[in-house]
Amino acid sequence: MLMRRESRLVLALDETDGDKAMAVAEAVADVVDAVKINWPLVLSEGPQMITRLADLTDVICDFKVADIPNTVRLIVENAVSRGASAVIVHAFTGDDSLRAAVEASGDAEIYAVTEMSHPGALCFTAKHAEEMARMGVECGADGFIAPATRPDRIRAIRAVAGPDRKILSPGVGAQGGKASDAIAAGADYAIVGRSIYGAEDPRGAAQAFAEDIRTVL
Ligand code: OMP
Repeated sequence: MLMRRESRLVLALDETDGDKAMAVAEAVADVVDAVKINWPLVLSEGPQMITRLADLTDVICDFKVADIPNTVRLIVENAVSRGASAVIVHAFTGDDSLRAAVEASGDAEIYAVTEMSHPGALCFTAKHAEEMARMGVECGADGFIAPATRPDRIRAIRAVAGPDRKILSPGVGAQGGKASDAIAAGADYAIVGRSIYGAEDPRGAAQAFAEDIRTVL
């Protein structure tokens, strides 16, 4: 099942209060193409948040799964059965774990992390990002996570991934990246968290990011 492809904006909903999280999601549901949730919200409000949010929009479960194939399969199956449209897994665990994720995903999509967006990513993931993307293509991953904080690295991952895989790019706003730069460098979607859910007017903030992205589409 393919995610919507209109604003090219994904909300990272790391708000830990369930009521506030739902209010933000409802306020921006028609502005963003999907909502991404991570451990902060799931640990504080439970995995039923996946299903509640999936009633509103496509939900990407950013569990950055990094484990042996059997555990990867169990996590991906569980997330998809609760309504996830996509699951984010780490690529560094290798081809068997990534294949297990792809096989367990059914109609949902699997995005593999190549190079992370924070400075510490330069210690390890950045050095192997192209290799991981190449492996991801071979294993049938639907796309990759590449850093908006370093648009030149999005270009490098796009060169390996080819035109058919999608690239989701976090690191916009609070981490210093610019949504339009990420899209211009080859990302399909920009992921924005704190600068939307932490804003006084989340809907207005999301609209401003969508407007910035429109300038390069
Ligand atoms: P903000 O920095 O608040 O916009 O949030 C960014 C979101 O993207 C968070 O949910 C991060 O966990 C996630 N993320 C990164 O920031 N960097 C990465 O390299 C990968 C991810 C991710 O996989 O989504």
